[in-house]
Amino acid sequence: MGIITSQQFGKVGVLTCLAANVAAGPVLSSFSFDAGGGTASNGIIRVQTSIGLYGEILTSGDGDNVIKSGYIGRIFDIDKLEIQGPGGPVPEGSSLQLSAVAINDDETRSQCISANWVPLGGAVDSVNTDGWVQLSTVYQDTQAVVGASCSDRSAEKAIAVLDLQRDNFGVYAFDGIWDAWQIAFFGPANSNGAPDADPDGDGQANMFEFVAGTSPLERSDFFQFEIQQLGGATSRVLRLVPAFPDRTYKIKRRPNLLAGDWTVCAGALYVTNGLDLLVTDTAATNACNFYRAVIEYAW
Ligand SMILES: [Ca+2]
Ligand SMILES: [Ca+2]
Ligand SMILES: [Ca+2]
Repeated sequence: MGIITSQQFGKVGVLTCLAANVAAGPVLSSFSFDAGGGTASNGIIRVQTSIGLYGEILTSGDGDNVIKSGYIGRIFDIDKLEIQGPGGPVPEGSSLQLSAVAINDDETRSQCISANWVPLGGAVDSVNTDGWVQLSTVYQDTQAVVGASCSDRSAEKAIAVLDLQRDNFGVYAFDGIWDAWQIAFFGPANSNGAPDADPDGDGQANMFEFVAGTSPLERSDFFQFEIQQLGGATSRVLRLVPAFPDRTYKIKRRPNLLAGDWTVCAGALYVTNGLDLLVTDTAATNACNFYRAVIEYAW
């Protein structure tokens, strides 16, 4: 008498063969097999045999898989599909492995190695047939959504993706301007967002407007720097606008417009009034001084 047993979970094929051959009449014959630990067939019935390695119900270390022996195949349906992967946010541009796990109606779980994977949106460059996902670079924290189907079940998984590098996205990558700023004003891919472009024609290019904090799309919004007041022989009051708390401003001068070093105005007084920054150079001893403003923006 052949022992029909299941060596591995999910050997539904055993039962399928039986069913196909008993369709004409429910007669189950006895056969002798001698293929312990392997697959044996007499042309009518095919079995997965065991020599006793799996004598009981075994559970894998991670608890995801259960192996039973002593059963004529296993009859189960997939209740639902789950996609397993990282539990927390992952860095932009990284790759990661997902797995599709079938939750079966006999309370076991089995990995769907033939799952069909598809990218569903967000920061996914690709996903291959083994569930390896290549994430895109991003301009802000966002999500990547991946789908899988197995048999007639499907599942989705959203993965949180972290924006770890602020200047690495698409056509705006590595140009010195925060990608999120370029996208906010120009959308995801626009040559008008290049650092040296001046789409609003106010004479200040995008790089300058980004650092200064002005709009690259409004001609009337630009950085202004002027000598507001001559305060006696050695005092000059300079006005900078707009001036923002998250930027630092320095005033430099030199007596010759075309030559010499620009030196920081030591001892200058800085007073903020709304978006105006008034700087008083108290040591303008030269007969003539030329000034420049230096804006620093740590973004
Ligand atoms: Ca980025
Ligand atoms: Ca950029
Ligand atoms: Ca502007």
